[in-house]
Amino acid sequence: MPITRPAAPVVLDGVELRVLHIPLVAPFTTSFGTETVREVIVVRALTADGDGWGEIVTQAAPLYSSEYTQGAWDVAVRHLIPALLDARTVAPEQVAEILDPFVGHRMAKAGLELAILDAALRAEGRPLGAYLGAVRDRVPSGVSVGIQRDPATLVDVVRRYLDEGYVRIKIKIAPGRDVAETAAVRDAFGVIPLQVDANSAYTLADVDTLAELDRFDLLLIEQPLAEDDIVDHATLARRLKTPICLDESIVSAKAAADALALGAASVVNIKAGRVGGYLEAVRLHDLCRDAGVPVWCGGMLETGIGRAANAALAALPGFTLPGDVSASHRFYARDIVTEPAVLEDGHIAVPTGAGLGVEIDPVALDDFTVERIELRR
Ligand code: SMG
Ligand code: MG
Repeated sequence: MPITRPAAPVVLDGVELRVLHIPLVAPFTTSFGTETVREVIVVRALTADGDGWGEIVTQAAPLYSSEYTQGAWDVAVRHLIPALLDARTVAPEQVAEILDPFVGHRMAKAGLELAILDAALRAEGRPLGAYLGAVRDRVPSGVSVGIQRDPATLVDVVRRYLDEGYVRIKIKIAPGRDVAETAAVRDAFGVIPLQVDANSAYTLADVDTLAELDRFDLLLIEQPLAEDDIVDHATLARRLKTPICLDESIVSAKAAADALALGAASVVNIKAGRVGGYLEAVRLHDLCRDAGVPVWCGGMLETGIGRAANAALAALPGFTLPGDVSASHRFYARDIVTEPAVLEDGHIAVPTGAGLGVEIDPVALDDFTVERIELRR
């Protein structure tokens, strides 16, 4: 359902941005590279009624998408934040409209919108889950496993996560690191819920290799082809038994409607950052639910801020597949919230406190900050 009760506007006095460098507990390797430190922008909305927090989920380099940290920082400082400060009194539902003249930069917009939404909901004492339309108090937790040294190492890593209780495994694949890896995990663990994510690493010329994955009964294959290869994804879908799920390609609810109309996907990964905010994510959820298309909540190695928001989003009724909403310690030894998300019986709890329902650890926040700016009216 659409948001039924809008939030009251906040008076925006200023916005603080910080670039954080947070070490990962282990390197995370995808088809586009290896990360050992998470670089992320934390947003603090300073309002007359108190602070709100958001997260801009870019990476240091434009490898997953065209957005990257310094680009997001620049557009936020020069264009997006001044537009919001000019508006002065801002309801969370107006943020997207105010920022709409600026083309693209959806992750930057999403982080700003979340901070204002958090401030508004905290002021009202309303949890984000209730606001978005959550119908569950906890969400099933899947884990995304990076490319490992070899299939045997991958099996060891997957075993550890299964032992912890994760209810769905996703493994990253890349050309030459696909069939043997998937076979090793299937052989070791039998009929576990398993899916693969290619992060755009293939082309239609690889159709035979991708069709080999059909024999593993995967839940889905995520984003095999490039972001704008919608027609090729539709062609590929006709050649594969494995359902295609789009991630990078789905930059808005409209993009999803188009992709679904063309038969390019039968499952959708919803990431608020990629589509420009949690409100657009709800619209995307509603559209897929009406179309009978299963969705799940993707992850961008979020800190405790985005992780809390993702848990709230993933509790909406159309999220019928486990998402990449994992425990904080899957990535971080130390998070920037006082109570990082934990795995309990294969699930992550939806926070119940006002707004995001998590509190920032100011010492951790300062310790990880490498760049800071505050813009005031
Ligand atoms: O947050 O658990 C997580 C990461 C999930 O694999 C994950 N995300 O394409 O779905 C994806 C990747 C993008 C990560 S690049 C920063
Ligand atoms: Mg993906």
